Amino acid sequence: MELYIHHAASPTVRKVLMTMAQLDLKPTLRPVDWTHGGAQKPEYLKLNPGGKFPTLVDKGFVLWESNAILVYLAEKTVRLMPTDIHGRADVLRWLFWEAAHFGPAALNLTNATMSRKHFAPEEALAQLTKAFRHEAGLLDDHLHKRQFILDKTLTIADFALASNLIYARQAGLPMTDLHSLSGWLARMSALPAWQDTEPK
Ligand SMILES: N[C@@H](CCC(=O)N[C@@H](CS)C(=O)NCC(=O)O)C(=O)O
Repeated sequence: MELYIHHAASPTVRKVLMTMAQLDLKPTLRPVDWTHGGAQKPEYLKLNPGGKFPTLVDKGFVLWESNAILVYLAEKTVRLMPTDIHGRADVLRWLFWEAAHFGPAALNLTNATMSRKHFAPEEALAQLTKAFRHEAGLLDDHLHKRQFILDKTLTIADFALASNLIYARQAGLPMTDLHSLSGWLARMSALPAWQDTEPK
């Protein structure tokens, strides 16, 4: 399998790298020179018309959107995702929620705090903090007395959600009082799949 990436430090790229590591899949990495417009070159746009990362190519089958890639990998290996209808729906629910709600809330606040380019005035920062606290509170409640998102079983939903918190400490995301969420993040970041994909 080939994985087109621009930067191993990107949350969506890391999401797929961590999942592949957990599945013992070793993709051939195809770095694209993003800073010099590589993502907008016709040959990359042919693979990913949005010019985003990552993109997976598996024997000619091209797939973009990180959560679709996660589902594909889980179904291909029959791991990290239940096969019963309710278990599958449960995982899909968290993947959609991650893409629509948790991911944007966590990454918008992370970008606003960490990057000067995304520097946000105090009022905007307060809004972003409120939005993050809302979504993070929901996740914290869900994780109460659960080990992982589906409780005892680690699934792709855990990797999808946790990838948004890879800079939680550096960005000072307000979540130290959310004990269930913090405990789950500590469990996730102790996994070899997390540690081994840490950007150098
Ligand atoms: N919904 C997409 C988001 C992809 C995305 O926005 N990737 C970012 C990296 S975090 C990217 O490609 N940024 C480079 C750019 O927009 O030029 C997914 O989950 O794959």
